[in-house]
Amino acid sequence: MAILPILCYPNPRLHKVAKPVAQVDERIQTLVKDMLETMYDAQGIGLAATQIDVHERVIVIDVSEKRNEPMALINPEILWASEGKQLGEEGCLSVPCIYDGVERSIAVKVKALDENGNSREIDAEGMLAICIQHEMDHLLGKVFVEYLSPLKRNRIKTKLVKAQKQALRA
Ligand code: GNR
Ligand code: NI
Repeated sequence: MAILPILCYPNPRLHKVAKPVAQVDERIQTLVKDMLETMYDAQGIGLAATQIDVHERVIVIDVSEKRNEPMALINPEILWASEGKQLGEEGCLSVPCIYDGVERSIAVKVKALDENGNSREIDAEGMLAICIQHEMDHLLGKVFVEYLSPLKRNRIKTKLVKAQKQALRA
């Protein structure tokens, strides 16, 4: 098991498009375990492989209160998304200390493989629906700040570049 470093916005590698997983083998199972360990360590509710600089379609999620319901979604596909949208406050482990509103479908139906290569369908709403959409955006190279105005996005960029330079000097 390993805790992996998480890429920080505006790292251009966050904008790479992930490739489908050809086979759910031991390598992918190890990746899923390491991603879960990294997500729990960072106290996130989800993590996309893109965020640890692996550009394959793998997501882990745990939206449970007790943090004991890990879930892996491999090659996820949205089968249906509700017309109805809701505005929710989002954050991202790749955009530390920044929170802002993003509009997402209230409910989604998703098909994906689990860590054993079994296909499953998930009817998601609430935080799970938001998290799935947020993570699937990462796999397409999209970070939530791209839904904000260019003005806000540029302020966030400047702030994070400064913070990262500061962290290097410390
Ligand atoms: O931990 C996370 N919390 C969160 C809160 C609101 C909307 C989305 C998220 S996902 C985020 C973890 C993360 O960055 N996943 O990519
Ligand atoms: Ni994120």
